Amino acid sequence: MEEISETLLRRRFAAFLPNAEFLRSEECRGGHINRTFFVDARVYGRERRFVLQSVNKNVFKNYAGVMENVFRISAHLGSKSLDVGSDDPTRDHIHFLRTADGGMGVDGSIGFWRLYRYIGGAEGRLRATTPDEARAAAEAFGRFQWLLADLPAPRLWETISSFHDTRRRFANLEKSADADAVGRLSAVRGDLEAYLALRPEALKVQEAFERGEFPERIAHNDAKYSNVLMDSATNRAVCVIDLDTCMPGLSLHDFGDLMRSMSCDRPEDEPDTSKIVVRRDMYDALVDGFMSQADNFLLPAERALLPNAGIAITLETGSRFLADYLDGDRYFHIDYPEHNLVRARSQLALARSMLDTL
Ligand code: GN1
Ligand code: MG
Repeated sequence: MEEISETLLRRRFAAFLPNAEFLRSEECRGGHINRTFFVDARVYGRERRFVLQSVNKNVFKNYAGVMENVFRISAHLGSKSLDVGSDDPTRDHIHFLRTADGGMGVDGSIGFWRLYRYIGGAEGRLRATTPDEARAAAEAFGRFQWLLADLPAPRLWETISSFHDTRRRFANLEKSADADAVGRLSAVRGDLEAYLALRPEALKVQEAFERGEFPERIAHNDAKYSNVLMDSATNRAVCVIDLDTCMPGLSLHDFGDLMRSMSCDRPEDEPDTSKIVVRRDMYDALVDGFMSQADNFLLPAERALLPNAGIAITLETGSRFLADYLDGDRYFHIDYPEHNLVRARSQLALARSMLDTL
């Protein structure tokens, strides 16, 4: 990954808070797309922590639309949080800052820089291991969808078009295999065939939507466990983060991502696929938590497809990892050469376990 100097971070930060004293910064690793830094600064005599983030302009070509979306979403959640008697409106949604000249961020050469307040006493965790954690996170995403169901017009920008178009993702995988840009196909032919054989399972949710069985809604579109901050003391969900792909989509896609990230307590890059087994207690907790909120708007046709949602999103995401591996690792950040392949294999194992168990 490209080095980002502290001098640059200082300059970007100063665009938002020119009178604050920049104390220190630290990179927050984990995201596959954007670059994120914690910045400690003294503001009006008090030490405060912020999150300074460079939005990947290569991935988010319409980054202006991303920013417009996230400002609108946060403002809506903020106004709702007072209505619904939130425990803490300073922590239950992201507070973005404007630049000193009133902009939504700073347009850099590779990224669009934005700043928001750090939420103290809470953390994004990599893995849920207990049903209580799974339930709390699923409830947070169900609630997120519910609170956004009455977002006033206009429709949010589709920040990445056809993002959860599973059919297109599979077609892209086939294109990457045909192109075989870096000569990796022969080594992964078995993986490719396994994915393509499961395509009918992956498409069930999309086909039901295309038949008109349920409507488009506002979805988070990256509803994984690490995208909800959990209170360090109480283990309760505090705030849903990573709003870049929050846009029109299917409710089921969020439930699918919840299943992908929490129905098994191994990470998405677990190399030992024999450890990837769906836990029924985790799945039941996810349904329980999500439905405690989504029961207010979900249609019977959507409910009936809850297990399929996990299969669809897990196969879709896995097909993206495999396609990226075939393309030469151009999209997702990787930590080692075979990382995308390991991810693709683990997702395949997870989808198979879902098919066997649910
Ligand atoms: C990417 O960057 P991150 O970790 O928030 C990806 C998601 C995948 C996820 C897999 C914009 O999310 O779609 O589900 O990796 N985001 C984008 O962990 O492609
Ligand atoms: Mg994301």
